[in-house]
Amino acid sequence: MAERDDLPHSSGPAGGWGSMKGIARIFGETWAEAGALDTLRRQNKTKGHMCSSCAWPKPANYKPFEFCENGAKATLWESTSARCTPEFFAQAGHRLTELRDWRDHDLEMQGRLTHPLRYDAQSDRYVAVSWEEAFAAIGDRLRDLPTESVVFYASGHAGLEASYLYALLARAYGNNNLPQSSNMCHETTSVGLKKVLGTPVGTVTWDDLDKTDAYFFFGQNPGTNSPRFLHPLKEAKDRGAKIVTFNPVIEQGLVSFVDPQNPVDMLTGRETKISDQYHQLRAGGDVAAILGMCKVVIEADDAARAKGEAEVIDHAFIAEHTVGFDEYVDYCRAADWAEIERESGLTESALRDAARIYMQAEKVIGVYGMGLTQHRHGALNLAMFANFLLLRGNIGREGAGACPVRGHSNVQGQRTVGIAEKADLIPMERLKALFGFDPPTKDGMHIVDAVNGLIAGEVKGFISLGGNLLRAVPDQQRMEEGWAKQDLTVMISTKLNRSHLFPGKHAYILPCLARSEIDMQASGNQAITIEDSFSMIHGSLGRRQPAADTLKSELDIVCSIAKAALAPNPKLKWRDWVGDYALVRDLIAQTYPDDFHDFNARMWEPGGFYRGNSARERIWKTEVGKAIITTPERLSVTGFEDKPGRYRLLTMRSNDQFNTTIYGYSDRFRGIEGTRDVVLMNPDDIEEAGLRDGQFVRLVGDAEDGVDRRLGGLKLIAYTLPRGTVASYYPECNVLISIDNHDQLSKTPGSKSIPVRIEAA
Ligand SMILES: Nc1nc2c(c(=O)[nH]1)N[C@H]1C(S)=C(S)[C@@H](COP(=O)(O)OP(=O)(O)OC[C@H]3O[C@@H](n4cnc5c(=O)[nH]c(N)nc54)[C@H](O)[C@@H]3O)O[C@H]1N2
Ligand SMILES: Nc1nc2c(c(=O)[nH]1)N[C@H]1C(S)=C(S)[C@@H](COP(=O)(O)OP(=O)(O)OC[C@H]3O[C@@H](n4cnc5c(=O)[nH]c(N)nc54)[C@H](O)[C@@H]3O)O[C@H]1N2
Ligand SMILES: [Mo]
Repeated sequence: MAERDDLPHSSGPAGGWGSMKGIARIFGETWAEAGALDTLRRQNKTKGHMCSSCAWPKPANYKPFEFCENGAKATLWESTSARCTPEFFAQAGHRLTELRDWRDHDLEMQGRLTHPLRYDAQSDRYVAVSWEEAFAAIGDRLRDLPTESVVFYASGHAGLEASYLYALLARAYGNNNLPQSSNMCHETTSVGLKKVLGTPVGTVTWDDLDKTDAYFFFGQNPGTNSPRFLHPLKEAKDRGAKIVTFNPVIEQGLVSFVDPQNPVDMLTGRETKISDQYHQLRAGGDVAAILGMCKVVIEADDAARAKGEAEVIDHAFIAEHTVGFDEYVDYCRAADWAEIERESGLTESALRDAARIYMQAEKVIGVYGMGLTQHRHGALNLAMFANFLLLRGNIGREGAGACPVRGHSNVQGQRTVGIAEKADLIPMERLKALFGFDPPTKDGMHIVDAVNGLIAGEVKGFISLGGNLLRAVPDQQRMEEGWAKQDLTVMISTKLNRSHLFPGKHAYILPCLARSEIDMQASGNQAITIEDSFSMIHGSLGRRQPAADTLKSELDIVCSIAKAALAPNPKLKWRDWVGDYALVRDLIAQTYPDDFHDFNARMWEPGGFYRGNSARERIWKTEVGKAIITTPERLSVTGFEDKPGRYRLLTMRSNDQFNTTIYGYSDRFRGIEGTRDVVLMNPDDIEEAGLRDGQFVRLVGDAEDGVDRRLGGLKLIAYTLPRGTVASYYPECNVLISIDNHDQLSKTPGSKSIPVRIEAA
């Protein structure tokens, strides 16, 4: 258990005045428009707009200010008074090849994009174009390109209505090339959790949080990435629940918290200690750590039953609901502690302590994030996570369950309404009946396929509904070369980013409204809907004046592209749908009646309406009809051998970023200020490598595939990390990751265990 005072680099609790200062700084720097604070007040409330940051639930019993540092920053960022107009691109030094030297932060700080833009190759600049001209040209190009060579990417922002129509556009165009940001994120959950529990999403609901006895956190960082989670965690601690964390990095939000919504706590600085135990395991060491805990549970169960005492394992549940138990138990009994300790980086005694809390808790919630999903064998991590919960029947009971914490605010919902590259996930027959065309039945491209297709020159057209794919994917350098060779790139965006700077032969930026803004159409201001991490569907209504009167909504842009590119079909009523989004919700309800019946009537239910979850009802939609207990075939999920001079690099998010959007250079929870160009490393490792704290180093990819990958100019910082694990920031490190280093089941890139060497620079 690490104590706060031992931590050389963490500075004060999560929440508290620090979070207020963080928000105030962004407010100042973005010169957010008058009215932005008013917008914040309506955030996440019924008939307000839903935060465009993360996918954390928006409960019905909201607090007076139901937003967090993360959400406030995201809203202020889109409410900036700065505008990135066509004049920006005309200025000296702003040719695209010149802008490629700019930092991500400086690109987005230019403010909201205002006009549709076309790339002019001769001047190497974007120039203004009318909407009509842009759509007509995009339609022409799409009609000319081979159908299978075009990709329709989505980042998890756009609402259910625009997303449903976007997927319809791709299928009416003729392919299922619908990769999404979750391909780099929770695809491991969509595929791996589904394989063992039969559900592609989490099983807990908001009410479960109030009832659990213990949380086990594996590789999820609530303080930075889902700060509103800190409130239920504090409440859990106040009523005596326990929290156990497994994370190579000490994350302040999992150490202590001051509730910014509690005046007494704020004035007295009263902190709540969050984790009862904090286990700094090696990156990629979770399988071994969970194995160790399961071994202890099995041992305790054997002993209890031998003495005729109450069993520790829920044998009735195991017998009725699972397969694979006996083989797993034999495996755990035979497992060697020395190997478990070596692979996890934790001691037997630490794992026994953790297992004790697990066994004492009647109801356990397991929480996880990218620390489990982004590895070469990430799906194995999830299988072990499921084993752990299943042993004591912690799925399908009140106060217990699996809680994957999702990323973008509507990332889960976009999948629910059809943005999926796998054809068998889609009710194609219903689409055919509704719209009178034959939807494609061949699987489309996953992000990994799309990147490989770009590198190989096979992808010729790319439409991006939000996001910054070029900066978010592995093998960035190779990807940039492939991206620019395309015939057509279309970016539907709110802010300028690196993906705009490598235009295809025909390239367009189409600027869209943000979620907090008024979306006026023929039938009035349009609401949209989103789905959160807990499968709750919420309505969202923007009320702020749009950043420019030249902007169009995402839904309008999708429909306009469709109209320009596709042959007329009286059942594809793109223009009518733009006029009234309720019509689109009716289509969603007809396509997915179980989840979305009476959609328009239910969308304003306070706290959202629940889509339901089969595993929660102990209905197991797996291949065998039961939950699957998995015997692991390996203990390390990295997919590479350890050897001298090779380290496991984990890429991390700072407290001052949302993915590739860099708000600033203050990662205050980790005590890193003014720069992101750093590598964190254990002090003994630094000494052994003959390096010194504070010197500049270079990271070199060690994938042994013949590709040279390197990133220099990084300051080495001695940090409390396990030996052999080093950490540095995403997205800067993406040049170091091979696109082939991905989860074997779901193809999620392995961004949390990358083989690297370190050289003095
Ligand atoms: N402020 C902010 N909020 C965000 C985002 C953002 O960038 N900024 N991004 C959004 C998105 S898209 C997503 S997907 C989520 C991501 O949110 P998280 O899932 O929290 O993702 P990360 O911060 O990348 O990594 C989570 C944690 O995993 C730990 N970790 C790394 N390797 C391992 C390992 O091998 N084992 C274990 N047990 N832990 C490990 C890291 O130290 C880190 O604390 O957040 C969303 N919310
Ligand atoms: N090494 C490493 N790589 C990673 C990760 C990691 O942990 N490590 N994490 C992965 C994860 S979890 C994810 S989800 C991906 C993220 O990948 P993406 O989703 O592609 O990237 P974002 O940074 O979220 O996209 C930011 C851009 O979205 C646009 N945008 C913002 N708001 C809106 C809006 O409302 N509408 C529209 N149309 N556009 C908008 C803006 O132009 C902004 O520049 O990155 C992945 N890459
Ligand atoms: Mo994500």
